[in-house]
Amino acid sequence: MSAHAGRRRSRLVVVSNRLPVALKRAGRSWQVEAGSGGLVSALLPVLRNRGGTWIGWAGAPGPTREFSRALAAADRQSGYRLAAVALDAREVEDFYLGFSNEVIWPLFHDLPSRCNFDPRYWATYQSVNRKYAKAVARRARPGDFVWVHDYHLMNVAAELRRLGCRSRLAFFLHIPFPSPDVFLKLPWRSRILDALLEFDLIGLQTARDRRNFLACVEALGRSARATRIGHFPIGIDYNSFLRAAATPAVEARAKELHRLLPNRKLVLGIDRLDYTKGITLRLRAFQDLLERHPAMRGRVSLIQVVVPSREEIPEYHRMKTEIEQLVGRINGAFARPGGWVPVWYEYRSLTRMDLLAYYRAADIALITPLKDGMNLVAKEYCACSIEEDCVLILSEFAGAAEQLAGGALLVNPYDVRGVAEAIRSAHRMPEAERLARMRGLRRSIRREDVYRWVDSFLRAARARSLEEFPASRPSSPAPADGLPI
Ligand code: GDG
Repeated sequence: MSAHAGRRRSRLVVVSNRLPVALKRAGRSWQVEAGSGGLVSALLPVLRNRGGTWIGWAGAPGPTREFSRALAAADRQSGYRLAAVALDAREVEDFYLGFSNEVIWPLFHDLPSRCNFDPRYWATYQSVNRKYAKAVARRARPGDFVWVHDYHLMNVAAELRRLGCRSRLAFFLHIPFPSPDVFLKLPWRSRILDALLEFDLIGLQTARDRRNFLACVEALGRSARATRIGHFPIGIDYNSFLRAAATPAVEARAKELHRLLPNRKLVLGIDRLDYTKGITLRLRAFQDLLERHPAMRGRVSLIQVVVPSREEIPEYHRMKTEIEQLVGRINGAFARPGGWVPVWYEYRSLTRMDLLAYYRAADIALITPLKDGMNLVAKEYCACSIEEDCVLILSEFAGAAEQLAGGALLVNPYDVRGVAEAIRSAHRMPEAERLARMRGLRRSIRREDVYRWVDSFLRAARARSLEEFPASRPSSPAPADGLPI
């Protein structure tokens, strides 16, 4: 494609709270390392083909001038433009830690009692969203397609329209959308809902989120006629996980784990430190299993990895202490000197290689969030389970449960005894059943990968009429549900 043709095409402008890069100080200058997550790899080909820009905060408070040179160098490498939005320390405090993570995050995960509805947070949320909108308006041309991501930026379309922007605007929410019972507690519920309805397309993770959203539209007496609302369950880069997990280095590391923890089944939990992930209830379930079923002692170990996150918030710090006390109590009660330890606990961020090795080594994945938009760990675990001889235990409140219900053992994370029994069932499951379930899971995760997700979202955004609306393969629930209402 010639550069000229490229200029005439509709470009993609991706907007997210953070830029998909890691910034590191190198003396007085900055070094930019390209991000490597599934979203980045899926959007990269689109950004390269159509040309485009990714707009977001660089991740450190301060003026963008400092890293503009580093970003420009990264542009040349990545094949698309990176544009940094500057946030000062107070904005980070009130917009990011405050409104995004003390209001929207707990509320949308059905935990209103954890919310801090501070009006100051809302004021900063609005002004920071305006800042992002201005950054978009400076770069987007009328024919461009602007794709805004996640709960930090729900006001961006409304701000852009106010600035006279005529580009097509779409939004994808990575976290759940709550039912009216919960959403209506938000003091700024109408303002947020009206702002969301300024987007041309809204993508949610699951059919339940979509139903909740529509119920809130109705409860607040609004109309969603001008907006398409669909559910587009996000996938992973399946093949890249599969390839990486199959390397000899990962295999050797997985074998080493079994050597270190021999003659038992390994149960794996990997979570960011967050109260939505259900880590303490999961530990209680494991404790309940060992208490009530002495035969399980010595035959199973839980590897629980907690990845440091939002440590600056006191609540998260308290949670970490509680987790560590519980681990101590379980190990204190059941460990055998010089032998079996029930819980192998790690508080650190794993290298990708270790993450893959843990996935490969685990006989059972225990993923029990109280609520989760999707949960990619569940999908990555299945993709890396090359031998297919393992079991996924999954919370029914993870978005992934809609897609994976057929193969996973679904549990209610609040039901400690039920989770304990699910571990026991997974432990006793006959090999043929394990293989059949995992094969089915992997097939579905491979088919609905992140490339397909980007594709179905972009096709939904392109469709101008009902007839044009993407008629993709029937296995995908998203497009059929994305019809304009
Ligand atoms: C939000 C929604 C939704 C984890 N530990 C390590 C590590 N990870 C990687 C995993 C996975 C990612 O982090 C976590 O993704 P999740 O989906 O589980 O959760 P959130 O971060 O809360 O993401 C969620 C998602 O958006 C996408 O829409 O599914 O519901 O909350 O990719 O592999 N990576 C490395 N070391 C670790 O220790 N390298």
